[in-house]
Amino acid sequence: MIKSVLFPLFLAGLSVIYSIIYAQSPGSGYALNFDGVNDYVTANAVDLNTYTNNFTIEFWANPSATRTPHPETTSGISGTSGYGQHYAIYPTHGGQNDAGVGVSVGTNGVSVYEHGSGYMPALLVYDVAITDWTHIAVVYIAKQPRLYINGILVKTGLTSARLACFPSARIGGSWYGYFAGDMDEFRVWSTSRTQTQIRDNMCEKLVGSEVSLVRYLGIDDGSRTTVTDATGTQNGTMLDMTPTTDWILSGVPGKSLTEWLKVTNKY
Ligand SMILES: [Ca+2]
Ligand SMILES: [Ca+2]
Repeated sequence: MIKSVLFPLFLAGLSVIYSIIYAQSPGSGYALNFDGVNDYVTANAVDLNTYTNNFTIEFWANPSATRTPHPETTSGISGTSGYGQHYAIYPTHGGQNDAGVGVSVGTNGVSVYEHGSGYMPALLVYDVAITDWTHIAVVYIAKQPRLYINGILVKTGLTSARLACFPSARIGGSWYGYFAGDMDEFRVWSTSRTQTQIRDNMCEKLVGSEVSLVRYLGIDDGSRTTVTDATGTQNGTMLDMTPTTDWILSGVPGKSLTEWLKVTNKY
């Protein structure tokens, strides 16, 4: 009798201890590998177009192919040309007046694109070698993008020509270009995060209930085709992907001093 009461308690205790250790452990568990051909994760069925002009998109990426750098501009459709982009985040089509914001990442740098009718220009282009796991944050302030690499502001782009622009949540690309490489820890915030805020939590997991966090795919599911959104808004679904091989161990650094210096000293 005593044993039958105590054993479930013992298991519950173990579960609590495991949860605490897991939540505090460095690194990020699993990540996803994208083939650059047709792999993607949709987490955009519940749209993000209500979070306009001031917002933050951030994620970790370890790209394996070069993207085509286009000149920065606020018009035209260079983002569609030659299939030269590798959209880690594919920009949602914003219709006639608005634009979704996406991010193309290659081993030779990062480009921020906006997408609407007759409109897919690069508003920010930053060329730099990216040869390892790298944290990328795109912060929009009053429709103007800023790029942070590993927590450091490296470039401010052009102000959007659209009435409103908003973040996107299709991970891995679409027909104008698929991302090739590994990705982890995708987050969208409804506010313009500061450099301090970005640095404070880029190397640790979040809970999902943080203020202004509107989408958070920690990419830790590890086996199935669903990628959990810890904000409870819109889980991602893996499409044209293979769970048995596309889930990999993440190389995102944890928040130990050594690991932190390893990323921040690179830029
Ligand atoms: Ca992860
Ligand atoms: Ca595939």
